[in-house]
Amino acid sequence: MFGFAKKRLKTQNNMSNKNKNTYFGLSTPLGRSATATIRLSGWESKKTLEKLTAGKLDNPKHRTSYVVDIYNKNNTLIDNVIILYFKGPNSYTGDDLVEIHSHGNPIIIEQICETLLNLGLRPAEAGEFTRAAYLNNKIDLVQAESILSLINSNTIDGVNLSLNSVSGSLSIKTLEMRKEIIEALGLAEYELDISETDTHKQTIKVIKKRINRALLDTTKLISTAKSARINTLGASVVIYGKPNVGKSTLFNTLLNYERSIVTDTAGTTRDTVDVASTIGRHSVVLVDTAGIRKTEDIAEKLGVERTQEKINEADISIQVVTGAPSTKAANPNNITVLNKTDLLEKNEINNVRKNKNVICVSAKNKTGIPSLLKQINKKLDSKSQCKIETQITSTRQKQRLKNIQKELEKVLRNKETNLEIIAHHLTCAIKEFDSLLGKTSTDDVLDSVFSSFCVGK
Ligand SMILES: Nc1nc2c(ncn2[C@@H]2O[C@H](COP(=O)(O)OP(=O)(O)O)[C@@H](O)[C@H]2O)c(=O)[nH]1
Ligand SMILES: [Mg+2]
Repeated sequence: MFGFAKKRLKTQNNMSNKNKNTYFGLSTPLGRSATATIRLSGWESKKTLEKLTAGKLDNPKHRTSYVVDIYNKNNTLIDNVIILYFKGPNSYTGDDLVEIHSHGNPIIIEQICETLLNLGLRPAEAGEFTRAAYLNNKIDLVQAESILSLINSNTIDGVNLSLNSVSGSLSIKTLEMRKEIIEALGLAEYELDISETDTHKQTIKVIKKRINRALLDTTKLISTAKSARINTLGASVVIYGKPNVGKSTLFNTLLNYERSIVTDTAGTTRDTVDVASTIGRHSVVLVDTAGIRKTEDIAEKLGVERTQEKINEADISIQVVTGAPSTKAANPNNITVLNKTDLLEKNEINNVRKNKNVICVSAKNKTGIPSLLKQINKKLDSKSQCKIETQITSTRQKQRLKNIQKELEKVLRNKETNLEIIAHHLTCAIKEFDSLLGKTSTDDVLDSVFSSFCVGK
């Protein structure tokens, strides 16, 4: 199904040669565990296995497991392990691949790695196993990114949507949209080549119908970006306000530990502080910021600028105040928190409470916090919801789709009647589809996608 990119493979033969250089990587976290998995991939995998097992495993069968002893270069026993052998191209990478499941002791892991180095193998680069799978046409670039988002997802919804894309549903959807545009381009070219101008009008009508359909799908996919990001990477929740209102105290209270420095001196927090956490069933990145005020201090000034950037990027912004909150129309992404209510009279608090959009807390005494958490959770529930099954999993995908959208919109918005110009926009849209799927991708793009992976993935 995803057997394209033949041309690219030819041009990237250097990369395949590199893969001939057999590499290995630890696929599980380094630490103590029941088992650890080290993978090797490349044409020398089988030979390495024979040497590692002192000749015992000289002809492993595809997809078969073996319980064997493995030895270092001095023929000393390293561990008793389970070996799984996959013969290329029917492996994760598409090349011969071996999985060594050893006992999960860092000393054993180190000995295995050292022995593999001695046998002439090299350590894998970040994401190299998945990059090989992509270069060998096992998966496309969209699927590769979905594997990364599957590993990194912090919520069950994030895992499910990534899994859906790994299985190819996003790629299939994208290929369908691309086909629609290719067919539209076919119509345009046919018309330009052979027919007289009197049929142009009718052809353009048919082409625009197809563009409309693809545009609807493109817009739908782009609309999933926000909820998908919240479900996979987590929502950004930014605390902001004037100096000394208790932002850092609230930040620490929400995190349940003293992460940010709290003092009674205005301008203590100068940089933004990001910490990943969870609120309800949501994964969030909680951000403490520098207090917003006019200042001549350079570091603080930069901090204030950064605060503004963080507020602009935020999924939810929490404005902390200590006086009467502003009555201007509530921004749906914003929550206003009146802090230091322990210092206020009851009737003052009751007055503020009349405004349902304000939550009264004392960050210091930890009162009112459950209402705040409930409010954040409610907002995240609606922001993370997405009824569309196929969702995008990276900002790169969103960018490419936006470029496609732009090309298609140009035809419709300009009420374009020149077939050559229409054909030009369709060609540009197809190029964007190809780059979205990784049919045509420069090494820079690939480096940026795969460098986000860990070694061993
Ligand atoms: N009484 C009272 N003092 C608070 C409360 N929250 C913070 N403070 C104090 O206000 C001062 C500034 O707090 P901080 O969290 O550093 O404010 P920030 O500049 O907005 O980050 C510190 O002395 C805190 O102890 C609160 O709920 N009640
Ligand atoms: Mg602070």
